[in-house]
Amino acid sequence: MNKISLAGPVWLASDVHLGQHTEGTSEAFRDFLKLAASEAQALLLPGDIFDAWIGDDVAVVAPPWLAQDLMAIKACAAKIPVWLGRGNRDFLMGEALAVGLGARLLPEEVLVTVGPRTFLLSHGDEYCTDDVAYQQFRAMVRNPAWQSGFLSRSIPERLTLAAQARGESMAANQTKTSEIMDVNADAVAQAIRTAGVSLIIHGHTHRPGRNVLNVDGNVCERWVLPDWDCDHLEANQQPRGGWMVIDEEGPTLFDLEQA
Ligand code: LP5
Ligand code: MN
Repeated sequence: MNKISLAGPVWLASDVHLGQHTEGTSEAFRDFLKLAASEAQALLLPGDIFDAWIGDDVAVVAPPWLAQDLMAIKACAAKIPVWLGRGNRDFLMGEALAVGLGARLLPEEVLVTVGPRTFLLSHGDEYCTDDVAYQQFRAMVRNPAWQSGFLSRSIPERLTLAAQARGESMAANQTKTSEIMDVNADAVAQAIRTAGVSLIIHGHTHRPGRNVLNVDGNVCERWVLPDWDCDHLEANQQPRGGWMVIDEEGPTLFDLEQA
């Protein structure tokens, strides 16, 4: 398995879901990047920073909303190492984007060592094995032949397909139970076993927090990163988002309001 060794503190954030109509989230994320650049030794972004990434060529002449987010990531990457992971919405991010930003791409699953601790890091969607329809969709869009077919379409065509896929996904999610959309305990246990770790960190499920589990008699921890949304809120919802800091003491989650 791929390995990265970093000096702490390391900051992590995922599921920011930046898009054309996320001005509030984008502003909060840009503030976060400035803070990370001054306080972290490295930044790991394991997936779904973008609401939908249709190919690295969109960054060549980026629309203004995207240009400002890309510039903010690039400014952060000029100060500290930034690692970009691919999620289920931005799995088409490629080497060209990473190079343009001065960042590096994270492998799908990676062992990260920070000080005395090694953990398994991924986006997390691969552990949602009860969601059979999603795993079928995932297998299709991760297929290199499908990807080159998709990338050969024009940008407007790709934008239309991505919007259609987001619409269908949101409709499909209304029909699924919350258990189906969470990680499968056996899939997590197997990932922990294979990696030989007792700590796993991922995003995707939008259920931030620390979960304790027992794998083959060993006490393990699964930490989930929060999703962000400062724009599309119901009347009783507060803007949300946050990140994780890993230092000598281990992982700690922070809310946006602590920025
Ligand atoms: O993303 P979210 O949180 O809504 O739900 C995810 C799973 N859904 C997805 C689909 C993405 O949101 C789609 C956006 C991808 C943008 C990339 C752009 C380039 C690709 C364009 C593709 C044509 O990941 C959802 C999970 C949920 O997490 C929780 O784990 O349940 O899974 C699904 O919704 C899968 C559905 O059940 C079945 C597939 C619906 C999409 C169908 C695509 C049709 C494409 C039309 C054009 C060919
Ligand atoms: Mn996701």
